[in-house]
Amino acid sequence: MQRILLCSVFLLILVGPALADEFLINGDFEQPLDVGWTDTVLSQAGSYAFSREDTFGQPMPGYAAKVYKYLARFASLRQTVDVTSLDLSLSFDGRFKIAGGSSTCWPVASLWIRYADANGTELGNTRICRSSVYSTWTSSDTVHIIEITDTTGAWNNYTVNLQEEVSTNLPGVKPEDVAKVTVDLFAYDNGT
Ligand SMILES: [Ca+2]
Repeated sequence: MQRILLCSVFLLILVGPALADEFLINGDFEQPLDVGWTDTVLSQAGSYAFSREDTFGQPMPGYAAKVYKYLARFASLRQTVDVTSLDLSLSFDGRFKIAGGSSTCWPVASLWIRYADANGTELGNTRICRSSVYSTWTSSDTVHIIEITDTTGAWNNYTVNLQEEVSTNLPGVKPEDVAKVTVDLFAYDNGT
């Protein structure tokens, strides 16, 4: 059984109240991925890939980034920015694809927003997910799972207001403690 997970992002912006305040470097992926982005892999089985292409099927011209992991455990492409408040909107054009899955080997294609304090200690996260039905990830005071409604693998635009997200859905995270925000394209599979 194949277990494929794929998160692709075409344009990812994190902006403050003034639209000119763009926090992310190379959020449109028009430059190589090592500009602004860090890749991390935990591979216990199967393959992984980080790629950048024009356009991975996105209807607008331009480059997009793709993170792929087959079998355990994850491939992650992330960027951390310092923030002075959570009055920020994260907006991106993304597609999330998975294939296969079982109770012992389940994939999730996801984009995480990680919230950390000034020391870099993670306080909680929001996970926008296309999950296998077998996924055991659950929401808690410090984790909010947002399951996307479009399961066709199509490109869609997603927007999250961080202040509203944290104050409404993450009661274990104090908005005033958040000093760093990480955007993480996270391709995960728990099985080998
Ligand atoms: Ca782009």
